[in-house]
Amino acid sequence: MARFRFAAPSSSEITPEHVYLRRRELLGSAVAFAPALLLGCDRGTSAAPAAAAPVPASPFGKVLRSPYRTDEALTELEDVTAYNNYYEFGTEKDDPARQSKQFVAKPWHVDIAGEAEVTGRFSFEDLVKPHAPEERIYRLRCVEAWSMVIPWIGFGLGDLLARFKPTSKAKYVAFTTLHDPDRMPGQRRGVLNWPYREGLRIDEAMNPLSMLAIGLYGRELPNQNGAPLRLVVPWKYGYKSIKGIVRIEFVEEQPPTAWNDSAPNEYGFYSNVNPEVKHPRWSQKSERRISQASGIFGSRIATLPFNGYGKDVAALYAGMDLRRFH
Ligand SMILES: Nc1nc2c(c(=O)[nH]1)N[C@H]1C(S)=C(S)[C@@H](COP(=O)(O)O)O[C@H]1N2
Ligand SMILES: [Mo]
Repeated sequence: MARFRFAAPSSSEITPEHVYLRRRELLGSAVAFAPALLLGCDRGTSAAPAAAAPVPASPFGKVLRSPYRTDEALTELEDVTAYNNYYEFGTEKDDPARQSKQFVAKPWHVDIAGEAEVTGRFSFEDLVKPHAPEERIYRLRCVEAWSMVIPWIGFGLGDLLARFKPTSKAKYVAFTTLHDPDRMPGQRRGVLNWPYREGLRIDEAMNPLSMLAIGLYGRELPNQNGAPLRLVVPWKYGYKSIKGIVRIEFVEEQPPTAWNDSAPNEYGFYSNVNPEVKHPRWSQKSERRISQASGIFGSRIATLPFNGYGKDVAALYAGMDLRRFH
C-alpha cells in the first residue's frame, strides 16, 4: 500500500466511496493477517487509495484534492449519514436519516440579497457550476461534545461570495434554510423559531477554511447532511454549519441566528470551538470522536481551541474577549 501510495501521488481524483469502503474492509481484515501492511499505510488518512481499485465516475466530474484536510481517521459513511442533527427532520439523532428519505432537493434555488452589486435568484446548478469541486477533510465538533471527521466535497465560500461583489456595507453574511413544513416535517413543531438561520462576520465567511459543501464521500450530499448545499465552518461548533441553504444575504448588522435566538445564554453568535468556555449544561473540554474503530463513540479526546484550526483563524479574533463573544 505504501508503494502504491507513492506510485500514484498525482491523482487529483476524489477518493471514491467504494475505495473508502474497500479501505475499511482492508483495515478490518488486515489486522488479522497483515499487521505490517497496515502499518505501512498512511494511518487514518484517505490519501492512500486501496491498491488497484478502479476509479469510478464521480457525479462532480474531476474533484481536486484540497490541501485543507486533516489526516485523522475518517468517521465511517454509515455514521456520517445515520447520526445527525437536522431539526427540520426531527430532533433525535436518527430522525434526519429516516424522515428526510422523501425529501427531493431539486429543483433548488438560492436567493442572493442585500449589500452586493449582484443579487437575485440563482439555480443550484448556476451557483455551483463555476466552481471546481474539491475534497476537504474537516473535523466537525458538535456542541454536544461529539465529533466526526468528514471528507466533504465543495468549494470555498469566499470564492462564491466574491462573485456577487459585496459592498463596503457588507459586514456580515446571513444564511437561511428552506422553510417548507410540507417537506420538512420537523418544522411542524415549534422546537426552533423557523426558518433556521445562521450568520458569519464577512471576514470569517471569506476565510479560505469556510466552505460550501455539495457532497461527501464522493457522492452528492445526502438529505440528512443538508442537501443540496450547506455550510461547513470547521473551527466553530456544528450548529453554525447550516444545511439546506436557500438564502444568502449580505448585511450591515450582526444577523439573528437560530440557536442564539432560542437560548442566548447557551449559544453566542461566534460559537468558536473553545474548551475554556463552558456550555451551561456540559463541559466543552473534551469530545468523543465517532468512529467504529473504537466503538461508535471513541474514547474521549481533548478539544482543541478553534477545533484545531487556530493557526488559520485565531487572527480573526485578535483583541476580542472570546469569553464574552462566545
Ligand atoms: N438547517 C439546519 N442546519 C443544521 C442543523 C439543523 O438542525 N438545521 N443542525 C446543526 C448541528 S447542531 C450540527 S452538529 C450539524 C450536523 O451536521 P451533520 O448532521 O451533517 O453531521 O448540522 C448543523 N446544521
Ligand atoms: Mo451540533
